[in-house]
Amino acid sequence: MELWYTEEHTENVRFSIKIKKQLYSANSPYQKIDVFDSEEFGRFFTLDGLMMVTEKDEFIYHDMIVHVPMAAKPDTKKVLVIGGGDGGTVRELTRYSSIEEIHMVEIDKMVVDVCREFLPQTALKLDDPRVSLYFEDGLKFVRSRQNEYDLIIVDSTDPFGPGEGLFTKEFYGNCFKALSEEGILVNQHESPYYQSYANAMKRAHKRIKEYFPNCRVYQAHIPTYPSGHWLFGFASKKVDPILDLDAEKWNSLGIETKYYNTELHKGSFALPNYVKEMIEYE
Ligand code: AAT
Repeated sequence: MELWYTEEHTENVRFSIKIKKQLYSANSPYQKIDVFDSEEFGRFFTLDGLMMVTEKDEFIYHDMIVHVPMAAKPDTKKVLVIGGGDGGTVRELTRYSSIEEIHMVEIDKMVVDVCREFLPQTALKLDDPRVSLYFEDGLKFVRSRQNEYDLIIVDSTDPFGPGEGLFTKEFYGNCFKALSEEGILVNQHESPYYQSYANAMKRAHKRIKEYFPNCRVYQAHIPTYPSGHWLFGFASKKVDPILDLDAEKWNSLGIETKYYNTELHKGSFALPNYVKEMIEYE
């Protein structure tokens, strides 16, 4: 019998991947965690039935969520990652020898444990000596932080369930406070394509704009996320992601990437007209 994983991208659209084997399934106190193995995408894990990471396309998401802000502000020393229990974001951050400290706040310890066991490709740098793990709600964690981080990366689930608080005004205001004078906030910013994701995206963008003077949106193609067209939010107190990009400097670091490069960095901020309209006129 053939086994297929199916995600409903809308009420009228489904996305399926043929499964070789289901490797794990359990309910944590927060969500249902499943791990599958497939021919096309390798191993992948889902939370409450929604795709989080596949071995084959995770490089796109993790390159873009990390290297864009790092190239815009190469003197970043202290980083906060919220969510990101698979470890992919931390893995990319640890490639910068200039980063001194990484705090990762993941609400669900079971995600980290499961990824350490089944997805070593993303989890392998969670034991780097610069990394401290906190198993808490990111919304609460940032409340007490002030002027502490150069970069906050919100590597969260979509705004349903435990991830909901990470799309609120309160959260973005506290991130602003937790950032240093030249701090940057990057978040996974949903998709502009299907209505329900686009609504979440517009709402998030509007809220971030209430606190941060510079707000931009950039894009990537992520085959296993709904519609494949995914956005990231770049918000900062001072740094401009294009004007402040020192391509020569980033290239001199010798960090080898499969997706990101400094040309693509600039190009990723060039948005389709329908997306520009959504974020400028909302
Ligand atoms: N690196 C890509 C993987 C993710 S997973 C997002 C993580 O955010 C999950 O492990 C989840 O447990 C964690 N999370 C959710 N809510 C909170 C919270 N309030 N505080 C801390 N961590 C939280 C991102 C996938 C993006 C999917 C896009 N469709």
